[in-house]
Amino acid sequence: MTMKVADTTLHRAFIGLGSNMGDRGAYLAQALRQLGEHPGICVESCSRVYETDPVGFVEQGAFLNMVARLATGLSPLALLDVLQETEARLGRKREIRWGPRTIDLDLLLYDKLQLETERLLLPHPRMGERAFVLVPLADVADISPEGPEAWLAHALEEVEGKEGISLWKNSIWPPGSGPSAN
Ligand code: A4P
Ligand code: MG
Repeated sequence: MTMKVADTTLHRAFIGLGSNMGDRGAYLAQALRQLGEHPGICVESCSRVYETDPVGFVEQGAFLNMVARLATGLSPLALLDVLQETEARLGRKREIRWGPRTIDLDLLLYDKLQLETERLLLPHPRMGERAFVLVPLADVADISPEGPEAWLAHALEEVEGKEGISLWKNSIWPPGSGPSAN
């Protein structure tokens, strides 16, 4: 794959995508296409797509959730800016916290960085207790014992709510591709 950003500046980031309004699969695919078009972002790998029962505010439609692994030259805050601009372009309105949304893009992990600022918390503070994040993350992370996401194997075993998650599609992006999980 051709890298758009110099290797020396590359960081490894995982993005959680969620949608539960309108054509959910199309929103996920559009978000991935827009992220991939950014000069500082390379979408390396996408998880399968899962249909998931709503968590938190439960009086809303089922979500589609997936995770993408990125290589990026952007700083964490610059990447968050791109995620929020992409949400805005795809019609995201912030009406109810944890409520229905065309697209939600969360920065889950950025290298091994721990960060606590007003705008950005890393790792994403709720990811460890959310099956709708951990299940797709395991499709694109390296959970081997010496791998950077080795912790995920245990977290997956322990997490509650896996019964609310079912496979929806093997792949939605790039269009026409087979499963890109590894
Ligand atoms: N923020 C801080 N850290 C981060 C980070 N690591 N990534 C700040 C992204 N944003 C981060 O987010 C609120 C604020 O969090 C932002 O201003 C940002 O500066 P938001 O996206 O505006 O609002 P939200 O998504 O409604 O809130 P939040 O807290 O992100 O919600 P969650 O935790 O994402 O939960 N059930 C299922 N099955 N599937 C889902 O995808 N999603 C939610 C939303 C609830 N239930 C769900 C799902
Ligand atoms: Mg969010």
